[in-house]
Amino acid sequence: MKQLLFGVFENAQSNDSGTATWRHPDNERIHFDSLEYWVNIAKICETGGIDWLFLADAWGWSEIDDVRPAICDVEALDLPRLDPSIVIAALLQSTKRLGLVITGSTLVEAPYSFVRRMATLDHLSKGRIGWNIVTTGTADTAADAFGQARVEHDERYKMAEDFIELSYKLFEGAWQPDAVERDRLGRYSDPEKVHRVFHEGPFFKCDGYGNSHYSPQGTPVLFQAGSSPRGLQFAGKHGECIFVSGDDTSIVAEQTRKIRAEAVLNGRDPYKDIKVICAFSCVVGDTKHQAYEKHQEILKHQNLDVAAASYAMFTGLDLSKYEPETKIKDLKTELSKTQILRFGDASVGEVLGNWHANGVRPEPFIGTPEQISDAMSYMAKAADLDGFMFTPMSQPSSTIDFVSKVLPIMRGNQVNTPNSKIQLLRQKLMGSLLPYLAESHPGASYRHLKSKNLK
Ligand code: RBF
Repeated sequence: MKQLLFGVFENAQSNDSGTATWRHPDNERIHFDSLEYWVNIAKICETGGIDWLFLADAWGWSEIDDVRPAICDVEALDLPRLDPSIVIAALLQSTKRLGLVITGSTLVEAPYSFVRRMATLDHLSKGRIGWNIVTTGTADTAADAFGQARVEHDERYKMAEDFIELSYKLFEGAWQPDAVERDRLGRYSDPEKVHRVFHEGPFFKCDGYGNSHYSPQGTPVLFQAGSSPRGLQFAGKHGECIFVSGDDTSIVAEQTRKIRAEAVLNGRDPYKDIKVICAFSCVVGDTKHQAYEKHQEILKHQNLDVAAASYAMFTGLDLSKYEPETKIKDLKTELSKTQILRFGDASVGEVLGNWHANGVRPEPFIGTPEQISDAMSYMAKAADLDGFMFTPMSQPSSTIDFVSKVLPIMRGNQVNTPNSKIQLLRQKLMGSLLPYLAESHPGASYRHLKSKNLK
């Protein structure tokens, strides 16, 4: 069995899933605005053998018919949040091996400054940074907040293509990897290896020199999620670690198959160049019954009203207005299509029921450590996965349960796997010899443009 990869999903806000688990007395996530909370989580992940800590992000909020429901404030559904890249920067000193993945929006960020921020983190972390590329959840309210025009779903992916092409020029081409010599007797950097970037895209323009020099990984490891046809195309072309989600193994398997097929269409190796990572959640007990009771106790803290507002946050759709028998796949949105597609053939009533219990999180595995590890191993095999991203219900207790009880079984009782010695994130996740984008990746071609002016 291949060595699976494991990440922990987090989010710099109190509520990440559209449930009310933040109310649970064990859940320390309400202190998401304290450095102590994050240092503790990062240390648990690193010593527990987790490969990366992932920080999700969005800029917008939930609206139903242009009104933000009061329940959003009552349940901290969307706001307030903190800036994930600053949270990650604050964790660099207390971690050594842990990968740190930040969500960055191609809708509202400016590529030129965003690239500098990522390069800075990659330098200071010695190559442990990943970028989760998002066209942005809650895109409409985010666009309004930034004073931008709203952009439709597929157009947002065209924007992402343009954003990422300019980013490759800046990450890979502006400074050659060996441009900085730092030779006190000679020169600081070689002018032949520093290039001016020109970019005239449909959305973004740039004429100038890269602000930061080549970082340990060049381009941070590229994470991506998105199950719409356009999202899958983007993932198959640019993504290295692709995040999928779903309760039904066959739906996840189908997503994985499509992603690997897209990679092949783009001349990439469907296994070496692409790692498919599935969201999962679990409640661990000494017996199945005890785990089940623990889950019921967590569910007691849910709030019925939050489900509809939360689903609307992702899709703009108010499910309470539809007949329960309506098929979810017949509904249309210009926001997250993923949150329709992951439910396959289910009815609106079923999706609302599922959302009330789990929010955006997948249905948890409930049982003893052995039962959970068996279920995960089965799913990894059946859906052809490379790893999992754990979405804790209650922090840090869920992560402690997972890393101390389930992960050791999954790793053959070896927490310190060969991978845990590797420090650069791309080598650890992609199993590559070098920490840079693979030669088959579209971004790698910009590394080899040695002309003085990079177009
Ligand atoms: N928020 C999004 O805006 N887009 C997503 O695709 C997304 N996926 C998620 C997947 C999982 C498994 C979980 C637990 C949360 C997800 N979120 C997503 C919610 C996100 O963390 C955040 O709470 C919201 O974006 C509101 O700020």
